[in-house]
Amino acid sequence: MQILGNDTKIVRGACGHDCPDTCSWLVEVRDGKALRLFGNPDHPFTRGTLCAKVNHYLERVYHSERLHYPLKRVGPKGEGKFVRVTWEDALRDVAGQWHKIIAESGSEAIMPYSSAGNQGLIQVASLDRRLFALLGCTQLERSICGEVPVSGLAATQGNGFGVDPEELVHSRYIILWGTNTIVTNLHLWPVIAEARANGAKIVVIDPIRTRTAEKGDWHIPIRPGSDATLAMSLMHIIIRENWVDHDFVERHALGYEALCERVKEYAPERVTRKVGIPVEDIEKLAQEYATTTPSLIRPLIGLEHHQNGAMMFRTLACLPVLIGAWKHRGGGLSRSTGAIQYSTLNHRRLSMPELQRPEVRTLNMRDLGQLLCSKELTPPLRSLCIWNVNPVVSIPNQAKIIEGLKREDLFTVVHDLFVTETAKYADYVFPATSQIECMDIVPAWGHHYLSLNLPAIPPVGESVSNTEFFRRLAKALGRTEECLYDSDEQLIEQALSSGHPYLDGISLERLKQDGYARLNHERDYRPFANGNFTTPSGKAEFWSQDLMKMGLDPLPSGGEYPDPPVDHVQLISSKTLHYLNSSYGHIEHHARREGILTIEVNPQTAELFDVTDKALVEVFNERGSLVAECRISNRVGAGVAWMPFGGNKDAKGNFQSVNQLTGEVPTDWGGGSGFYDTFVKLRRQLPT
Ligand SMILES: Nc1nc2c(c(=O)[nH]1)N[C@H]1C(S)=C(S)[C@@H](COP(=O)(O)OP(=O)(O)OC[C@H]3O[C@@H](n4cnc5c(=O)[nH]c(N)nc54)[C@H](O)[C@@H]3O)O[C@H]1N2
Ligand SMILES: Nc1nc2c(c(=O)[nH]1)N[C@H]1C(S)=C(S)[C@@H](COP(=O)(O)OP(=O)(O)OC[C@H]3O[C@@H](n4cnc5c(=O)[nH]c(N)nc54)[C@H](O)[C@@H]3O)O[C@H]1N2
Ligand code: SF4
Ligand SMILES: [Mo]
Repeated sequence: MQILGNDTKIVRGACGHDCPDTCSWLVEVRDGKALRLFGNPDHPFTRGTLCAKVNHYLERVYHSERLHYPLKRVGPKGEGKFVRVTWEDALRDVAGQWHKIIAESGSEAIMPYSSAGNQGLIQVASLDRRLFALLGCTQLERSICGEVPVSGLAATQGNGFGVDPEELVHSRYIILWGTNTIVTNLHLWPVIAEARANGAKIVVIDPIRTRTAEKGDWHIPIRPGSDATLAMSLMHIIIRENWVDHDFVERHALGYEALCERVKEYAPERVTRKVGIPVEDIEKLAQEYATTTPSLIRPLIGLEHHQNGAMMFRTLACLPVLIGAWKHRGGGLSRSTGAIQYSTLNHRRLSMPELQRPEVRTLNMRDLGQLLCSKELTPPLRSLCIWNVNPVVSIPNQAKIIEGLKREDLFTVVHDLFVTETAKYADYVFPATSQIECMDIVPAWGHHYLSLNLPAIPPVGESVSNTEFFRRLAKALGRTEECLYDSDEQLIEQALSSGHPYLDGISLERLKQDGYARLNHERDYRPFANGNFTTPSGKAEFWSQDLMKMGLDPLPSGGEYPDPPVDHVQLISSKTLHYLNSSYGHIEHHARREGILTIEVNPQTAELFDVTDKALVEVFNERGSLVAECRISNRVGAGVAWMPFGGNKDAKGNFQSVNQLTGEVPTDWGGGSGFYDTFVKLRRQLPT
């Protein structure tokens, strides 16, 4: 903290949103009020800038709809009618209801439901995990984001490690593969720009001509879901042309002969229609990728939202092995740094998985709607505790989720900053603090800096942080275990207690002073330059034993993905510039910039459905229907449509989510959700 004149101080913190960048920020505070929040110019990666969302963070903190007190529902579920209640009364009632449910149906009838709405380490998973484990509640498989890529990469590499994003300055050929860097991972762009100034070519593989694709050197509009097929074809060419690094493959890879056999099926002439890319372009991509050193593949999340998501990552990870790209500084594959950050910090100490009873069931968050409506589930779900996630907006099959949340015999508790679309169905809504009101240690999945977030102002109203919420719940439930009452500082000390060499010299004291520290992670880090793959064979596995044991294809392949049914288009619903997932849609500044709900199609699709530019169209399938303004452009290819994911209002001013149209499509492995394997039709909406 720095004291300025006029009783003004500057407090160091970091953004806790679910975003790879974990920006370092400074908050100017006077008399307990935040006057300014701005990027910390010292931070080597985020360099003093925030983003289109968080540049206006104080509007979120001081928003008139911000929750100040606990609320109890008085109207029908979904109507959003609540009255103010005291913390004491509300907690007493919650504890009473839970004791009753546990006595009647067993503790598995209660399910915690959370994600990474706040991804700071102690606010995302600490006291909550301990409490629900001790209660014996149903465990949640939290696999909506990030599990699929890691389990896909692990099949080939043994883990999700990769090139440090800062090392991309050394790359000379960068493929941004299914990631919209300028929108979702803004602070990586200056690194890419530097690589380009050093001579790198930037290739963007994306079915949509995104802002990133526009800024790159070569946009390859691929057919959605077909990336692993393309990667197989690139390997076909690399093997055919003998661009293989035989020495690397012989020493560090398993199953090369089987791979050679498999890629025979993927000659460019055979896949060109499937991937929607001309043969010459596939040939050119293979040649440039394999013969430019160092070359690097950068995927992030986009690819995982397909039913063959894990196979896509597994197959992509074979490419740098085949050409030995890992040997070179800036070569290989760079995805999330989360795998390294989480293995460095002692997050097991925080979440204490040893408290979990092994016999307790685990349910996947993707299936929420089905689970709530299931007649077979024993015991049925009778209560949900929801925080850090807004499932009515973010989870597939919205209609089923709403049907479930409307159940009169379901007791729902929500902890959030606002009465979200989900909170409208709650029996109790508890107010949560914003990031500038709570303390945390914030890891990053887009770089190797670790930040400390200090509270800059006191909690707004009666809001509490997640950790405090769970302390209060534990107390109301009469729990006496000490581990449920650790303070935030104790939790942070526990997180830093791994003894990992990357944390040497990084103490809470140092973080309080500096705000952030770079992990002692090697600058020139080449995780697999000398092998060191952590698969069962210790080699990069073109042929995977683990996949075979799971009953899956042991070899890389294009994976299984659906063809659009006749007269349908495939709907991609990816992230937007002014929203952060489900958040910011109700904040005027952001809503104005995003505008009303749109669907973007190309002229061919418009003709197919007889729809016109700027007209309202109904977008529908067997699950739902939305009215959106049609945009006709060449940003999207034939057979593809794009809609924003987040919180856009329709022309009537109603808040809508594209997840009315998505279904619970499981990924091949990794437990994820094929959000983008959604098919819709359009029809003209007649003016009413
Ligand atoms: N502004 C902003 N930033 C964010 C977020 C946000 O909501 N807004 N959300 C944050 C979160 S939670 C995440 S997970 C990250 C996600 O970061 P990214 O992975 O970069 O983002 P996505 O929008 O999920 O998808 C990226 C791209 O994948 C493309 N895509 C879809 N299907 C395919 C396919 O089959 N093949 C190929 N090659 N490309 C495909 C989409 O068109 C999209 O442009 O962003 C984070 N950052
Ligand atoms: N169609 C479609 N659906 C998608 C995606 C897509 O690309 N397309 N992307 C998927 C992905 S990758 C993700 S990660 C999910 C994201 O989906 P969500 O996790 O639902 O999205 P967020 O808006 O990041 O955060 C959820 C809630 O957490 C609350 N919150 C923030 N901080 C705190 C806090 O400190 N305490 C408490 N109690 N609450 C807090 C916010 O106010 C918000 O209501 O959506 C998934 N859904
Ligand atoms: S949302 Fe992402 S880019 Fe924006 S301030 Fe937070 S960490 Fe930085
Ligand atoms: Mo995500």
